[in-house]
Amino acid sequence: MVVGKFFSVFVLCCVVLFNIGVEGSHKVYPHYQSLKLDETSANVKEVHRTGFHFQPPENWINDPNGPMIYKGLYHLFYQYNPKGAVWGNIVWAHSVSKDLINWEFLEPAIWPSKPFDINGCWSGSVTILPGNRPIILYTGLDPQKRQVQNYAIPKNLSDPYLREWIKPDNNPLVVPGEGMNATAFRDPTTAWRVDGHWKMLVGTKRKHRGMTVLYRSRDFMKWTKAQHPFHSKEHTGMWECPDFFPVSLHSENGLDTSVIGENVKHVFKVSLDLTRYDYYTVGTYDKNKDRYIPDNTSVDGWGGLRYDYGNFYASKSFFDDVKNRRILWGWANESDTATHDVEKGWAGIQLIPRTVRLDSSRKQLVQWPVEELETLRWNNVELSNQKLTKGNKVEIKGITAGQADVEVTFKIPSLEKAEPFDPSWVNAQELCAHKGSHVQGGVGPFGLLTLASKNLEEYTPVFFRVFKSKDKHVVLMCSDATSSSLKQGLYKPSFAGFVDVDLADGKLSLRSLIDHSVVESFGAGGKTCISSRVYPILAVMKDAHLFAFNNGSESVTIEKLNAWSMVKPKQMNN
Ligand code: DQQ
Repeated sequence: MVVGKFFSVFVLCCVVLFNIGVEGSHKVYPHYQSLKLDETSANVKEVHRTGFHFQPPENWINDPNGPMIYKGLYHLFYQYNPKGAVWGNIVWAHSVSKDLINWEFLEPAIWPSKPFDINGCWSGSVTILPGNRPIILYTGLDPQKRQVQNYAIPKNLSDPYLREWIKPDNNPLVVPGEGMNATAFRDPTTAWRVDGHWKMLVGTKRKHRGMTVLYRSRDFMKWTKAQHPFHSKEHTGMWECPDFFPVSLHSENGLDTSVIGENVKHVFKVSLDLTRYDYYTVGTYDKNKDRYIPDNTSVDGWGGLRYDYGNFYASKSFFDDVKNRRILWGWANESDTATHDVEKGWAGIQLIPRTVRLDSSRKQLVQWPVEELETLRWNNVELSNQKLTKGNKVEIKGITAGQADVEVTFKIPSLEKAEPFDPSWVNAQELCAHKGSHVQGGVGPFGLLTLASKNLEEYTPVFFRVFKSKDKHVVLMCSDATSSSLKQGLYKPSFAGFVDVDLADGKLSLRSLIDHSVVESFGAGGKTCISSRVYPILAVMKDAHLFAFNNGSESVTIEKLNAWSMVKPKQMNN
């Protein structure tokens, strides 16, 4: 606990003082604001461009905004700089898709044009009003740079593409009230409806206390602030992009945002500006007091559960009423925006949309890439009952290892040799930094070496290590960028999370989506997820390799491994 606290303070200092590994998304780089792909030097590095992740052809993107399904089309809006590969000039870019895989790039839905958003159209959400009428709530920056909450509606509801949006003149709907911090008041949620009242949340802070305030409305136009914060937590700083939704206790299906009742729990997520990670708790929504009470099954704050223990921020979920699932989108920034990456002419990707549901333990969520992704798999390589003794490494040949989908189940015959777990090891990332894939263990490290060069000068290992604590086993999952690139000066974190999994059957599964500069991994069926951005210089294109490995003294067996090359979607915003 003490170590945890110390670590939090340490991270806070590093983040604030040195901005280590954290990109201040609101920083402006004037020089690059109008930099275009063809104006850049010889440094355009197409080798790091993703094959099947969501990207526009060029320029900067950040937060996914208000995804939705409307008349059979998925709509993704996102923060986008039409003029360059760094944050700035932000508009709501707009793409549509029939399958969440192929995307058509449309004109931006909204951009600064009226006094209530003349200095910026920042993040927000979509709510579907009765009669299937979508409405956008978003944060505008007014002439005084105050953050205010606005709305926009489609011009023509019979157009499934919803190409044009109107920003009526009765905006803004909500302005920061007396005593509120007008420069920290943003990112309205999807609204939900209880007993004839709409409710929505806006992220803010009071001094260092992060919080969300709730607003109520009967008609969606006149909003009244609730007296008490919906939820808050001391020392957590600004709460960006809050998300709040119900999850079913008894079914794997997703739920409409307004569902309340005995058979649901609620999930509350915030994007903590100070750490740039998305944290969530599972809890209860008190609809009478309009308050959220997290269950005490996990930490509420910095040491808490994350959607993803790697590069994943400002996420947003929506209910897909066609397939009855809740889909989560997250943004992965480049690791090194200010220097290396602007030269590419693009920055930022959206991670693969994931279905999200409550785990049977009811303590956490489980995420899995949407099933549509599997349509991109082509040649399949399979391996079964392959024993990996200490130091073994098996190459998975026959696929495009730089653009691949890999699913593997490891079988651990015995946990006897598991290393002792020191209870002071509360920080998974620190632990992974000390006990990397090359550090021999008892049970593990074992897993995959992704984006590896032939002779392993470069590799991004995704692996497990099992420890034995007093009364249970502790499973650590790492996605370690330390050796990912020979290029100097990159941010190469040892991202890691613990996996709350029962090892009674001796099995641990891992799925990794490998896509040139991103490795997106799902441990134990999606209980722990980690996304890394990496920039190899040798392990690129046909020179990227994939291996399975074991560096533990206990042998493990690959019970089954399936790997596929991934084809590119036919259309990716081009
Ligand atoms: N990005 C948006 C803000 C939000 C932040 C601006 C999160 O609305 O708080 O681009 O990345």
